[in-house]
Amino acid sequence: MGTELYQICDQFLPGIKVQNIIPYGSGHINDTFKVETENKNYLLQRVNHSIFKNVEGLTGNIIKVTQHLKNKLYRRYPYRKSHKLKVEVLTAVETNNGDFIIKDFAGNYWRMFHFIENSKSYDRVERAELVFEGGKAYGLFMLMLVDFPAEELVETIPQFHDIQFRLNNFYKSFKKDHAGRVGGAKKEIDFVNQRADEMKMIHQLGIENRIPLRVTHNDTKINNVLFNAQDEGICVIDLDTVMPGYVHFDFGDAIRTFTNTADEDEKDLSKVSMNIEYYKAFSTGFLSEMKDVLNETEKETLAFSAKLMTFIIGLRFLTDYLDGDIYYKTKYPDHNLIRARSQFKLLESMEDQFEDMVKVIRNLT
Ligand code: ADP
Ligand code: GN1
Ligand code: MG
Repeated sequence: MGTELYQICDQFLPGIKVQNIIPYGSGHINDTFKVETENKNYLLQRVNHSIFKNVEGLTGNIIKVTQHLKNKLYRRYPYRKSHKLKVEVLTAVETNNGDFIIKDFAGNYWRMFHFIENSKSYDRVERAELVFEGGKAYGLFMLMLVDFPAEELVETIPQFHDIQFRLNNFYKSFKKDHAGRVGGAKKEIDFVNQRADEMKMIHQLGIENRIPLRVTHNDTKINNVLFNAQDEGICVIDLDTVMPGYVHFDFGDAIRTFTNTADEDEKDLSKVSMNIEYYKAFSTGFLSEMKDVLNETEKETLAFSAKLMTFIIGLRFLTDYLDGDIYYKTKYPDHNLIRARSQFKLLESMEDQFEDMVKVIRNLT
């Protein structure tokens, strides 16, 4: 792998001497490396093409979306100035052939971005100010894409947040019991069955045209936004799943990770809960950008989206556990079950605080 990585870098950076290539980040899907050269650093990624079937289409999405974001931020400078965020846009490196993606002999796909210096991502936060900044960064990201022509985007993972699709996959995996794990996950399976119907609400509102499809990020977890040294949210990254979706997908997934008092895979469930102060902080940041754009139904159901996305991600971890760990990177045999359990505990904490969550959004909109 070592020499191969240097050869890949050479195609993106011909004539530039690469000093170091270091594994980087804690994502569950792609393989990420920091590439150090004398003058500049880069971020090299192997795109997981068993998950993303159309890597060319996905790359096209990223180029179009980042170009749109740059047009807004840099050409319409007053717009940028009106926000105190020192926003950056993810920038892909072009090869000599004008491509933004390379396929190697083994069939792997590689891409490179400019490394955003002096930035950091968090898997968990300790301060409400930072959560507010994350909310503002994701809100601004969605706001800047309100006029992006969604029909130009390839659906990189079809039905990604479609609850019925996720439930059907779960029922199939349960029936097959391919890894012989159903017996050990009875409590979690019951948990899903008790809530399955309630979770179809957003999907139903979409069918009834009461909420619009927007261009959404769809993976707004806490470590997909970069912060600067002052802990200001400066760049939304991980754009693989940018495609049409509902505001609920982005708001909900962000609440799932920004407000959790523990890690996504915490084993000690007594540590897992939703921090309502962080919920308030994220909502304040997000709605400071998006409030005037959302319709009444979107606003009324925004709090619910936190429960929906925590349910969906927990359900996907559980399904992958039943399938024998074929989707997410795992570190130990029951890692996916632990993740599911932890997500379901977080969802219970949201259920306990749901009235307050609704009030927060009402007060802000
Ligand atoms: P994954 O899909 O595996 O989550 P990401 O694109 O989110 O991969 O990248 C993994 C980590 O690498 C991020 O959480 C972040 O810490 C870091 N990262 C990603 N892009 C950049 C960049 N352009 N500059 C600096 N750090 C980055
Ligand atoms: C994956 O790539 P990463 O780690 O940002 C997953 C998300 C899940 C998340 C759970 C393409 O995100 O949907 O919410 O793990 N991405 C994909 O942590 O499936
Ligand atoms: Mg990521």
